[in-house]
Amino acid sequence: MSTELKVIAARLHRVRLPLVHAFRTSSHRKTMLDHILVELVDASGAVGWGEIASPSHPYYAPETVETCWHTAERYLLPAVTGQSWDRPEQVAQLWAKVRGNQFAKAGVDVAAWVLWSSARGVPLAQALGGTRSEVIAGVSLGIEPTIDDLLTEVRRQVTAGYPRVKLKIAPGWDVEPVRAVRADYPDLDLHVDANGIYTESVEHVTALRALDEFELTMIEQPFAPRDLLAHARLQRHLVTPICLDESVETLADLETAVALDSLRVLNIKVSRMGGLTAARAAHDRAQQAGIPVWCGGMHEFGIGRAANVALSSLPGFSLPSDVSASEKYYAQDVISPPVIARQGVVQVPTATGLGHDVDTDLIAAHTVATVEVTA
Ligand code: OSB
Ligand code: MG
Repeated sequence: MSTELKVIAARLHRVRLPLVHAFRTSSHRKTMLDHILVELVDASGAVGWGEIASPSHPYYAPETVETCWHTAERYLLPAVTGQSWDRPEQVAQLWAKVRGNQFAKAGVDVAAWVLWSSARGVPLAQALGGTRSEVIAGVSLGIEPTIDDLLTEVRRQVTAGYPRVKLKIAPGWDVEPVRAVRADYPDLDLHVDANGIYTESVEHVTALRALDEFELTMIEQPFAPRDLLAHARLQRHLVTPICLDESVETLADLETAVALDSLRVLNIKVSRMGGLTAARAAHDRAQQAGIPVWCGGMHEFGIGRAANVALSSLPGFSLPSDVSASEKYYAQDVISPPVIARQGVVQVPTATGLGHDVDTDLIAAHTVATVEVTA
């Protein structure tokens, strides 16, 4: 048996799914998502699927669905097709010249990991070195029209069994909603995520420091991604740990943030780090630095969601991850069975590869564009 894999054809599928519940962050509101599914086909006919989970607007990261499509079609897939490799860690080397574009890279990297683990007959989690058989899921709640709406959402999720709730905050929607949720749930594992919208103005810093009294598990990404010093300055005045998300796109970013004491917790996203290989390396480095990590999400369809579950099975993922059940977002998912959470616990699949069947009929029914690149 040859130990090498060789991708002879690669396809992109732009797939549109409606969201069950509109989601609003500090920057925008959405009701449906277009993600790009990546399909890599090996010379033996084996297939690996990945997902490019970029938002449509460049408000979380610089990429959009269109830039991801362009980068994947023009640079990443041509770099991968026709090349032989024996470990998925080698695939990112094939596009080493391409800077940034982490979401586009992540989708292709995941497809390579899934292809490799199914060809080798091992579950993706095991291929990565995962040690957990189940992972704890938290939910992320958007900005709601009113505090009452937010309390209804929190009640729905806590009743569903999720043990951790994260609230999106923005100036004007911070201390009061957090106070209201805390009053109803004094012991809930609660944290907030600002998606980088605050500045170091007196009003903003006053609001952020006021959050310290609510015993939040963390305050995620209060300031702009590149402003590591602002995070370090705020952390000196807070007991609540600061968690970084958008600030950490590379291992070098993490190294700098650790050196500056800009974070006490790390959100690791497969998409933001450019794939599973890089995400795992960030996990390893954070573990060495004594920084607890959890796996963040980008409202992934089932393929990206299953990759997040596999990553979350690594030993350092000690905090609940944003790997809530498919049904929280989508009435129908692209995998079968969908990702299921029972009392906030998701089982790590033991089947090979992705561990779920990919529903190609459902994908075809929701596809708005496709392209193929061949060797
Ligand atoms: O900051 O974690 C974020 C969604 C879009 C953009 C940014 C973020 C999010 C989420 C998604 O919070 C959480 C999830 O996928 O469950
Ligand atoms: Mg975040």
